Amino acid sequence: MNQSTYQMDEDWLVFHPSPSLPVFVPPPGAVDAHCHIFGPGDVFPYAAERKYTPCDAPKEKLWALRDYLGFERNVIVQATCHGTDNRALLDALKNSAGRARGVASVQSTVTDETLQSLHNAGVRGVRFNFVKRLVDTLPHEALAEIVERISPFGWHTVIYFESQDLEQHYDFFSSLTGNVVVDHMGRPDVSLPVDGVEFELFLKLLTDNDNFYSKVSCPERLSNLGPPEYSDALPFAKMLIEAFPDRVLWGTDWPHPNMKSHMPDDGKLVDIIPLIAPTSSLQQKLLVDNPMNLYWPEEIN
Ligand code: 0GY
Repeated sequence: MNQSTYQMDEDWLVFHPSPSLPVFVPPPGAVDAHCHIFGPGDVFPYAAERKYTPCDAPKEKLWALRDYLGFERNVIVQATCHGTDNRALLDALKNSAGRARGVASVQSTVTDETLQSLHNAGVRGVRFNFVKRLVDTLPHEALAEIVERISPFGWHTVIYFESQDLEQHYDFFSSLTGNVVVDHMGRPDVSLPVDGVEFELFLKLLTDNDNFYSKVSCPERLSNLGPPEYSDALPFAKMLIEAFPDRVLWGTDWPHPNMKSHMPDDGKLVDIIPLIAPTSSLQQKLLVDNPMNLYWPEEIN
């Protein structure tokens, strides 16, 4: 199949061609715990049910970015444009020399053989997406079934939702067994106060459920003030890191799907890390210890 079959969306913003070299040097063993691979579409076709058609963002570009930014490992999260077809993800994992782990998307009808082969390739979690512009979300019952199916593999669940939908799903989320990782701080409205009722509900979710982790990622998506500081989004990340230092993860979100206002400079995003995790001890937990616990526990001595 030809790449021209996959004309990217007209308003699609391509990832930054030459990010700046970050001033902040991540600690040895740092993990970029949220990034994606797209296609290439002529090898790994985008899903028929996709809500957007991205630019290709192949594994080689991700490895180059990892090295350039000073990271050692990646966690690649299955993006909705590939639906439940995890072939591009598996190809990347198998060609990562053990330096990438994955989060897949599966249907409740997935076989144990498929789960085992995903596990063998390095998948350690499944992602449930509740963002309506991205997917037609499965009913809670089907998702609960998937959680049961992955439990023998010791996988965790990654959930992606927007803050206004948290109340509706709160009891279901709290009922999830195993570890649960929330994408992008539950997408708070950062024009609201960090100590206001909206973010309070998210903090309660993490306080009441000690199996929950949060990615303190995506200031570029949440900020109304924009680059390079994204200063309105940082208090939310800082508060989570202070309150739950052992349950936070950080990721670039490369290649930044569906960014409409601008394309972030990945180097500048890395330079935000010391602003939200100001001590070397917090940085070590955020970038190394916490992601290693979830994705490479066998390497922890
Ligand atoms: C992200 C955010 C987005 C997209 C996806 O799987 C996806 O398509 O996650 C988004 O559009 O907010 O985490 O990459």
